[in-house]
Amino acid sequence: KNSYQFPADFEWGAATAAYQIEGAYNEDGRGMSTWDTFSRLPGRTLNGDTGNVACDHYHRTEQDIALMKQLGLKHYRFSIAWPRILPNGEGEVNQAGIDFYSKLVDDLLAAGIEPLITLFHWDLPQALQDKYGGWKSRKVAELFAEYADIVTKALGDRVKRWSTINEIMCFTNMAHKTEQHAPGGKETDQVANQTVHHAMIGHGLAVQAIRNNVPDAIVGIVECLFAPWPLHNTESHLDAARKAFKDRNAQILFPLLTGEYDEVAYQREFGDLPEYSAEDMKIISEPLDYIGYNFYNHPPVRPSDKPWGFDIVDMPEAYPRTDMGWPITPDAMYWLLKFSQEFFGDLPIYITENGMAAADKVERDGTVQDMDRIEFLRTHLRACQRAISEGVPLKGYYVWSLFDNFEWAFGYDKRFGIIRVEYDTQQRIIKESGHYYSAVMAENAVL
Ligand code: GCO
Repeated sequence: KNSYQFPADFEWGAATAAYQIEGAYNEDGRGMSTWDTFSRLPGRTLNGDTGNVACDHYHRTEQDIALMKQLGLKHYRFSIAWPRILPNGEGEVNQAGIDFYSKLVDDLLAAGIEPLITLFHWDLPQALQDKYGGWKSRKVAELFAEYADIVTKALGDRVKRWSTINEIMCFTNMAHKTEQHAPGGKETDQVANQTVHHAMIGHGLAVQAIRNNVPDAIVGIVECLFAPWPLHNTESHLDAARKAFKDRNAQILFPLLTGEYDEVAYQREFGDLPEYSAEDMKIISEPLDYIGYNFYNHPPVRPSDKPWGFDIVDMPEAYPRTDMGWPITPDAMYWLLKFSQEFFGDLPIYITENGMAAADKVERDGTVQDMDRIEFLRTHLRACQRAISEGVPLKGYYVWSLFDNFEWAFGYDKRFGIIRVEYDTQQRIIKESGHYYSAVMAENAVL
């Protein structure tokens, strides 16, 4: 028996997001999103790339599902484009949008693949940006719940796995303060922090809508948290890492799961607190069935005499990194899983994204020999297996990503797929890592 065996009911999957793969940006009544607008602004994406065509998945779902089936995928996480369902973000529903996702769901189920739907993966209807200022307005949180209501009424008879929002940080702070993401802006801490708060309210209201429409739904949220790890596995370093975990996640993860802002840590790490009420905190912390973590990389910490008790350790220049320049830190994943259980008890955990960008190339024989990605997956899966063997409630793992795709500000330059996409022909090539992952899923073990 393989000593890296996973539990029999472990869920293996792969993930994508609408704007990153669909293309067909102006077809069948889709409205514009903030990402359509942002990617067209000069200098915002590498090479001026946009999601206009992306992987053209919108026109190729059947072929793409056949590929998933060939890999032996049993779970597939994808997102719905809000502007396909509601071109203006509110008001009139675009039936063609509903039909597209409804058929996608039917085809997935027919192929034996269980969908996990993300309702919002950053492509806010541009109309809501223009009319209300996007997430700066609480109104958009309410409209998000209405959209969640519409989608779950249409698909909830067949889809049981739901996630409200993907990575709140990326379309709030990183969009309103540091400008890496749409809509792009330089707001004060207070304003940016208010967008975070509104997104969390939108999440809570959407959870209520989903539960109303789908009584047997499995509902959660997907977060990219800060997952510090102890430089040495000793009590003092562990203690520092726990403090960093708590303080650095005081803005999103802890309020979501505990219903409270730690005001001291918040102010130190993120600046002015948003305006909020006790009622807000109840909505934000609606009980969940799972928490999804997107895991890429995190720095180690060590104890310090600073009042907050930890220092983040800088990685040396020559530390092994992915093509994004991100340090490869599989142990951080193990500690994230351990800390999650320590702080949030037996709340089930999914790794909803994990993977790496690599400088892949197509060999003369037409294959892609991405050994770096295989090693990345192997070491991260070992971290998962180790945590599970110690009793951590990790239930599933979704590799990011099924396909090379539009990597936001990095355009098509960075390739995360286990399937290569040749953008000029839209040809798909299963990479060596795709074959590896396929074997892992079949054997239910790290290989
Ligand atoms: C995210 C998003 C993905 C990214 C991935 C790689 O987690 O940031 O969900 O859309 O493509 O993380 O950067």
